[in-house]
Amino acid sequence: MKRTLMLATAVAFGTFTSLASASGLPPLEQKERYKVGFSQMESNNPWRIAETKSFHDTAESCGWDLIATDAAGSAAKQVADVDSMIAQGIDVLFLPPREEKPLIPAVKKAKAAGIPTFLVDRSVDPNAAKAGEDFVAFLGSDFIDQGRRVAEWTIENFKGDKAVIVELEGTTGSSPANDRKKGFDDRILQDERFEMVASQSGDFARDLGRQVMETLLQAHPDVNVVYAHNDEMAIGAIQALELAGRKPGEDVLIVSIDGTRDALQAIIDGKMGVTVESSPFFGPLACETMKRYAAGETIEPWVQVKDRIFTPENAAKHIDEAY
Ligand code: GZL
Repeated sequence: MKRTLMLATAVAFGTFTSLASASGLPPLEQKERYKVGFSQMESNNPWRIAETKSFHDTAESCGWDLIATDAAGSAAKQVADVDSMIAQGIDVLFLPPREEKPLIPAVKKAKAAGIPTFLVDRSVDPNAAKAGEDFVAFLGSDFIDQGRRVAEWTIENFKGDKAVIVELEGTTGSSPANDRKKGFDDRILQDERFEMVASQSGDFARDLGRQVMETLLQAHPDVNVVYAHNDEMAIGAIQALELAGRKPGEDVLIVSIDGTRDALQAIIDGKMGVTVESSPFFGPLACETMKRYAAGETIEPWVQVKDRIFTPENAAKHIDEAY
């Protein structure tokens, strides 16, 4: 009752401006059903598939009529998919931008169409688009901290005097690849035992990760640490190393990020050392944040997801919840 009275009073004095419009962001009214756009970038690994499922699993309970698209690995197609959703008159957009720059016009176009956008799991170049102005907020992990935590674990657990590191990077131009590289490299190179001899993208994909590892192994047969920006490329690297007669977990240390089932199994099998969690289950958080926004709350620019770390000490305990 109080809110209605306040609203009536404010409208009467013409001073009513919803928090949303005060910040310049498109408002979102509270209602039973929402037409929601979820623009997935690709479905090339278990992480992506788990994320998409999380949105579908959340839709009914959150009152979403969900329009979900898949850009099959093309940022240009993801832009077109967002255009199409805008034309269909969605109420709200959930967008994991494949790369930091190409999706910025789409974010701005959604705002111009009066559609509030929440970036999930990846973000855009902060110099070109801002949370609280161009989009409501970024929902996701601290990728720099993920990389740093992998480096900390590696420094503590690498037993040799000299580490020769090969780094398998995620999708070129994506925020997780940029930040996981920064977080790991800045920390690991503070320990003089570690030398980075090669760093190349495997596009977050298992098979490309395997192919890149095969090539880098030819050039650097003395590699004894592999840092992969995600578990799929780490598993691919393990395949390449075993094909070459190496023994992952014995003569080469594999460290990674995500927390997939295959990675936890590789840790249990002694082939992988560590994986820092990067949860794909964004559906519930997206629903909660959207409802907070519709209720008139000011959303923090970064709705940060906290990540666990999976090691030989706890992998078996968590594998049943993995994807
Ligand atoms: C992280 C996400 C990354 C995962 C990869 O939020 O963007 O993309 O770490 C996925 O497995 O492809």
